[in-house]
Parts: sequence; structure tokens; C-alpha cells
Amino acid sequence: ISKQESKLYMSYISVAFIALLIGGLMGLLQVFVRSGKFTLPFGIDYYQVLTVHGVILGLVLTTYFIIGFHFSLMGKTVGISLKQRRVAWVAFWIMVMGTIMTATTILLGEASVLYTFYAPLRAHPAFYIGLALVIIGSWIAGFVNWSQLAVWKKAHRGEKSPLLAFMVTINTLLWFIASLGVAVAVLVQFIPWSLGYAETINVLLSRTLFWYFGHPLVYFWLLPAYMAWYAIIPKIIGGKIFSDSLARLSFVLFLFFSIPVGFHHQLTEPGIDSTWKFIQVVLTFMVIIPSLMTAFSLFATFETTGRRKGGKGLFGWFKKLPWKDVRFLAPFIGMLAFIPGGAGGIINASHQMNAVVHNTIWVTGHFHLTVATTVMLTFFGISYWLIPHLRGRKLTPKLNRLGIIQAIIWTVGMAIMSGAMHIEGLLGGPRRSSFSEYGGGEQVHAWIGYQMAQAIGGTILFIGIILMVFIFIKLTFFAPKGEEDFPIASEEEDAEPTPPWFENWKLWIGITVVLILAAYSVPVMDIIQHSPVGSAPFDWPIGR
Ligand code: HAS
Repeated sequence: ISKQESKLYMSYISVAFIALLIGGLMGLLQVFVRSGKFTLPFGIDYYQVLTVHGVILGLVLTTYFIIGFHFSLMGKTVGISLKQRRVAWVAFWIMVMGTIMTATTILLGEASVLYTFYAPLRAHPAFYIGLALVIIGSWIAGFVNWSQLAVWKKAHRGEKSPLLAFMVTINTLLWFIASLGVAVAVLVQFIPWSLGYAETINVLLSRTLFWYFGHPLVYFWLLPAYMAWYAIIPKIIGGKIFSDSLARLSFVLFLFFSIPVGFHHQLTEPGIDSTWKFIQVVLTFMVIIPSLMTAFSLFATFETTGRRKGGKGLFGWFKKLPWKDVRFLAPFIGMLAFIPGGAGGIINASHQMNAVVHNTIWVTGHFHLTVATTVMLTFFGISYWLIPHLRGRKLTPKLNRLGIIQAIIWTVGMAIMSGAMHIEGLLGGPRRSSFSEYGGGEQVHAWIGYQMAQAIGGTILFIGIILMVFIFIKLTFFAPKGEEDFPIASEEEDAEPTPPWFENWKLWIGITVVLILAAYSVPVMDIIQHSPVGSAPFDWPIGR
């Protein structure tokens, strides 16, 4: 890998690790406050800290890491030209500018609107302008990825695109189509409203546009982890990809079904007709299918590889997996966490059960299993080979051991914290609230113990973050010079050949657009034209 490429990819990834440290510290403060034993100094507001935590980890860390990873995969599989690299730098600096603007407004206490930032909470205009810049930068990065694939295809007419390049293209398409919703909300609603040009804002529309983006956002986080699970982990364990076409199909299904499902975040929202909620819940159950396909494919890869290595009997293959290799172990724990994490998602999506868990800290427990464990442990697993590869260094046995300790600390901390969140949520404990005794209600006593447990779990997790940042610094600057593999697996010999119609991008985009229009046109027209019965005020005045 050239020095210039390495510098570009490492810049994106480094921002992600800086974000991990800052966002993690905010998380620590939150669990302390919620334990009731600690108050924030210097008059810092709980919601300011919560906004930094959500924005920095949910939006900044993820987006930068993913774009850095996307570029690394594209560079490796289809190549990058000098011009493309220059544009990728432009994207980076636009994103950094936007991030600094947004972060400054939050730190000045002018944007305590949480990472979901929908109305009626209102932030300083610079917060929204900064967000718009981050989105624009990320689009430019996506356009570069598409042009990388286009150049490759021109030179390889009739050939199927490399699996990882195909996957990156799907994820950037998903991101582009989804973030159009939030871009419209920011440009048409929030910027004029926060500048005082528009006196009112349609609250329900802003929430609907946010969730149109907010749900596919979680798959934008998940799919890079799936890229590693499908195409990289098999190589690390000494195996092969179970089926190239199954992997492609699951990604195409994510493109179809991850967007027209935002209403499952708004099931308790008055003002959206239940027919449309029903339709989007059905589509939500469709988006579970590609994850079940992924689980099936991974089990197949693990079992086939373990048996090939001499594993006998029903479970002998299990012992043959490389448990002492952190590049495998960390993502594997992420996969395990996704079994309860995914089951929790299915509970959330089931309309009646959603009424029990919505706005409770159960939901926070759910996304700490999914994004903060499944996705994060996979990103850590990727970092253990990608960073030394980019920096021309080696993952030493000592760093590998430290990585294993990190993964175990993360697992223990998250099991305690997320477990306590799930149980407290079922007992009615609210999410997004600072410590309160709620007027001494009886139920509140049941919550306190779990909030203490969250503080303990959160502290353990923070130790895990410090250790991860330490490993990152070691891998980037101090590990011994050498060559670390970029592990990409090949397909099983007896797999069915991938049909050429997988490259029919027009068809995939067409079906995605039709599904979105079918799920959203009528309810959005309804929201815009006449505030439906029970909806949040149509015209929320400034300063209310
Ligand atoms: Fe979710 C809320 C439904 C997946 C993240 N979710 C959230 C929020 C976040 C989030 C951040 O329907 C909070 C938003 C907010 O601030 O309000 N979620 C789902 C469903 C899925 C799902 C149906 N969520 C995710 C993923 C996330 C994520 C992934 C991040 C990365 N979620 C919801 C709903 C809400 C929600 C409602 C709103 C709740 C409310 O009321 O506010 C599905 O995609 C899950 C499908 C997954 C599976 C699991 C497959 C398992 C696999 C692992 C296999 C393991 C192996 C290991 C192979 C069916 C692939 C091998 C093992 C051996 C032993 C060998």
C-alpha cells in the first residue's frame, strides 16, 4: 500500500478513535449521574453530555470509521487514482469542518438536542449547518467509491465486481438514499427555523424525516461489520466464503428493506395512521431475513472450516476455531451479542410489545448490544489487522493478548450495563433522563439498583475504551515494522457461480425507490397537508 493511500485511510480512522475517547468519557459521566451518587460540576447540563455522547459515538465515530474502512476495501479490491484520492481528501476536510462546527455548538451548550435532534428541540444554526457539511462530505466520499468501481468495471468488462467492492457500493447507496431525508429536514426545516426565517416548524414531519434516515443509519453501521463477517473472517479462520451470491443477495435485501421502515420508531406517535405503521412493521420483519441469512452463512463457514481442520463429532469443529486470535475473537463476541440484540430488535418492532418498551431504557440496552457491541467489537477486530497493514507494522503476540483482554473487558462491562438496562426498562425505567426520584414513586425504588449496576458496567467499559485507545496508539506508532496481511477470503469451490444479474444496479435502485414511495408517500402527504388528529402541533412557534 502506498504512503499516500495509507495517510488518507488512517486520517478517517484516527478521527474515529479520538471520538471513541471523548464519547466514552461522556458515557461514563452519564452512568454516574444516573446512579444518583454524582452531580455534574460547573453547571454542565445532563442533556449537553448526552448530546455529545450520542453525536460523537453514534454519528462521528461510526461515519469516519466506516468511510475509512470503505476506502481501504475499495483501494485494495479495485484501486484508487490520484484524482479520486484528492477528492477523498476534500470530502475529509468538509466533514472535519462540519464536525468542528457541530461540536462547538454542543460544547457551548447551544445544541443540547440529542443525536436525534428532531423538533421541537432547537439548536444554534451552526449545529445544523455543521451536520449538513458532514453529510455533504460523506456523499462526496461515496461518489468517489462509485467512481472507483466504475473505473474498474470499464477495465474488466463482463466480469463480476469484487464482493467487497459490491458491498461498499450497496452501503454507500443506502447511506445516500437515507441521508436525503435528513438533508431535506436540515435544509428546508431546521436551518430556516433556527435562523428565525421560518416562524414555525412541522414537528411530526421533522420526526418522520429523521426516522426515514435514522433506521437505515443503523444498517449503515451494521453492513461494514457484515462485510468483515462474510469476506474477511473466513480468511482469518483459514476457511472460505460459504457463498458469494448469498452474501450479495443479503446486501441487496438490506438496500430494499432498511429504508421504508422508519415508522417502527414512531409506533406510539399519534398522527400516523395505523395502516401505515402496520405496513412498515411488515417491511421491518422483511429486513430481519438478510440477518438470518448471515447467521446461517456464518455457521456454515465455521462448521465447514472446523471440520476441514479435523473437528470430529457434532461439535468438534467448534474447538478448531482460532480462539486465541483477537482478529477472530472480538468479532465473534460481536456475533454472539447480536443474537440477543437482534431478538430485542424483533421485540421492539412488534407493535404491542413496543408499547411496553418504547422510551424505556430497554431501548438503550438494545442499541448498546447492537451498535456498541456487535458493530464496535467487529470494528475493533478490523482495526487489529487494518491499522498495522496501513502503517507497515505488525500485530505482535503481546498486542494480540491485550486485544483479547480488551474484548473480555468489553463483554463483561456491556453484559452488566446492557443487561441492567434491559431489566430496568421492563420495570418501566425511562431512557434519556437524568437521576430523579420522580416524587418518590414506589416503582422508582426498583430502578435504583439497576442504575448502580449500569454505573459499574459503564466504568468497566470505560477501562475497555482506555485500553483500546492505548492499543490504537501502539498499533499506529510503536508496533514493530513489518507486513500485516489484508485478509480477503475466496469462495468455496463447490459454491454456485454468482449470476450476472447481481450487477443490475438500476433494478436494485428502482425497487428501493418503489418500496420507499409505497411506504411513505401517502402518510407524508398527510402530514404536510393537514396535521392529522393527535399529531404534534403542526406549527410549533419559536421559543415555546
Ligand atoms: Fe434496532 C431502536 C428494531 C437491529 C440500533 N435500534 C434502535 C435504536 C438504535 C438501534 C440505535 O422496531 C434507538 C434509536 C433511538 O435513539 O430511539 N433493530 C430493530 C430490528 C433489528 C434491529 C427489528 N438496531 C439494530 C441494529 C442496530 C440497531 C443492527 C445497530 C447497529 N430498533 C428496532 C426498533 C426500535 C429500535 C423497533 C425502536 C424502539 C423504540 O420504541 O424506540 C433487526 O435488524 C435485528 C435482526 C437481527 C437478527 C440477529 C441475527 C444474528 C446474527 C448473529 C449470528 C451469530 C453467529 C455466531 C453466527 C435476527 C447475524 C455463531 C455462534 C456460535 C455459537 C458458533
